[in-house]
Amino acid sequence: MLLVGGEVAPAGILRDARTVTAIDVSDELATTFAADGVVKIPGAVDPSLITEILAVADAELNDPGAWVTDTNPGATTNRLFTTRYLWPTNDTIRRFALESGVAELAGRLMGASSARLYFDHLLIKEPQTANPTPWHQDIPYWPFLGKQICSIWVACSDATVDESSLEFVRGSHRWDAYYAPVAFGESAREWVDDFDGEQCPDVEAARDDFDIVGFDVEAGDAIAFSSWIVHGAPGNAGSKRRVALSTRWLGDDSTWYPHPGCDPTVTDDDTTAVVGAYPDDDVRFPLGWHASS
Ligand SMILES: O=C(O)CCC(=O)C(=O)O
Repeated sequence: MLLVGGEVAPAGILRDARTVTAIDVSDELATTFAADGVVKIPGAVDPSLITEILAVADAELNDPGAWVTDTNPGATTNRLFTTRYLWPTNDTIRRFALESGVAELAGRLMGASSARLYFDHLLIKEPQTANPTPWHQDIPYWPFLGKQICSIWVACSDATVDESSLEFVRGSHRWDAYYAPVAFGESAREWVDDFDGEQCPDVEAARDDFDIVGFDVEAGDAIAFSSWIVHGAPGNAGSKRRVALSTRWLGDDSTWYPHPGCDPTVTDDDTTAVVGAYPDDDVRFPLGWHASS
């Protein structure tokens, strides 16, 4: 039995699929996740898998796929690059998402009986990247509603909050807010601008007004967070590339909700999911974990 949570979080949640054992997310960790909307799981990912993901990052930077944001193509500094929805075509990302244990971690933290994959998101900030990750909530970008929707963000390089790691407004997932998405780069502007709604507060301009919690991370650490929590990150003030892989998970209360201004990666035309219903589309949103499995 592998224990994850609080003081006892060990290395190696993620390992060879043939040796997967049960993950017991402690009550304490799940309680903190419910209250704060975010928890860090140190040493969550096996280093060999991190090495594989870094190789994927190199390949994607050299030959970007379809769903890319890139502020400075080809540059080795000052470049914010993200790509998503790699799992259908990339074996490493598919294994990471569906066989490593991240799905179970997401499901158990959310208190759900299952976790379906929405998409994977590889986020790269080259040294001296000026573009921050703007403060935002994830849920308004996505064609879903539901409280049991979260991300497992895995650091693939060391990162400090001062230089490039993530920060969160603790408890903001309970604000009952649904803020307009903000473009990470110009390529997203064409779709987020279709959203009509309240802007996210300018957390950066009034940091003292918010309960901000940030996490320094080492490669292999995971940060799990609610899709409703307000979060952001600086650019990259460091001298090394910062790489992270986020996977997005749908729990039991998720419903399909395509709307203006949401991510066009998967649309109504691409799925058998029915508006207002749980998205039991095994092709687009594969089941990563079920409590009975
Ligand atoms: O890695 C980052 O800078 C942003 C990550 C993020 O916002 C997310 O995974 O939702």
